[in-house]
Amino acid sequence: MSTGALINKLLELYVSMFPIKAAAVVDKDGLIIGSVLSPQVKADDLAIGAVTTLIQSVAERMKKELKMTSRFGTSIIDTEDGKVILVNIGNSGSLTTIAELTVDTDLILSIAYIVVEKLVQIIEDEIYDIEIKLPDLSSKTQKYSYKMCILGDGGVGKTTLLTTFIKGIDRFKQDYKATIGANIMSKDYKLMENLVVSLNIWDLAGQFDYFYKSRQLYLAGSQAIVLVYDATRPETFNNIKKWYDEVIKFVDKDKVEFLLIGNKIDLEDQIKITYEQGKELSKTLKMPFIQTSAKNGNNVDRAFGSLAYNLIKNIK
Ligand code: G3D
Ligand code: MG
Repeated sequence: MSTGALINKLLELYVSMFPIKAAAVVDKDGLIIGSVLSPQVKADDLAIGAVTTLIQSVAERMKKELKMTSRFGTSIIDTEDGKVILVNIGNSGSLTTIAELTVDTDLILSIAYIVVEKLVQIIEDEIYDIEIKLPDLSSKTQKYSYKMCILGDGGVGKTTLLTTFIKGIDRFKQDYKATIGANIMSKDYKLMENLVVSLNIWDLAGQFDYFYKSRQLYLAGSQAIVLVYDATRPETFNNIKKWYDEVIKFVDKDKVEFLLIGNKIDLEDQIKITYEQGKELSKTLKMPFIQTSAKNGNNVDRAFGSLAYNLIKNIK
């Protein structure tokens, strides 16, 4: 197969995977050495004109001014006719992708980099017997892992909240670390069909004094912190600030997702801390708030589910 035919075959496959309007390979002199339009664009004369013009103008710009610094340099430009995604092909030019404005850029890029690896082989290394194959995204589940710590006074219901949450398990492991005085569990939480958030949950076995000794190890690398009080015991509520102050000595509060939980709301006639008080504290500490009952399961899934969602939304 000739270089041009090989490049076009690769681009055909790439274009068929996403709502991509067109993909082209432009060499460092601004020459288009391969291009493929999607079937939808091909069926529409106006779209052909717009997309072709766009590719040519990108090629012109490449020739004149566009010097991306790194070998796999990337730039993304939103235009009227679509999103233009440029990825350097080594030192040989770039892969130009024109996609719908609404596409998931991260997902496209994950495949574009693989296309570029293959283009480097074809163009720079002159290897022609490469496999024209790309990962099948439809069957691939994306999984993101986070470390979560749960904190609060003894007896507020931390362990019970976790056991309730973890029931109906997809995957559940438990591991007691005596040196840190913590139980570590992991739970895969399915947010969407193809999206799993894997939570590695650290639950303090001892109380504050123990935590005080091992807190650095305990908190290191946490992306989520859950603070729990018992709505029937005001001292556990008053201590939330103390837990919070300890935590922010060791984690960057702007990079961590927090959640405040008021637990044991099933004990209706013993509640001393109202919803409004909990809400007020959560506003002061700038974190979401939810009331739960670990005993009857009320809101437990919602609490950890919203935390998983907040973790994932930052990466999109
Ligand atoms: P901790 O891990 O924060 O120390 P635990 O707390 O989970 O061990 O819970 C302490 C006690 O509170 C347990 O009672 C547990 O059953 C109870 N508890 C936890 N959550 C709730 C809740 O939402 N409602 C009620 N009514 N009780 C709860 P025991 O008696 O087993 O020590
Ligand atoms: Mg416990």
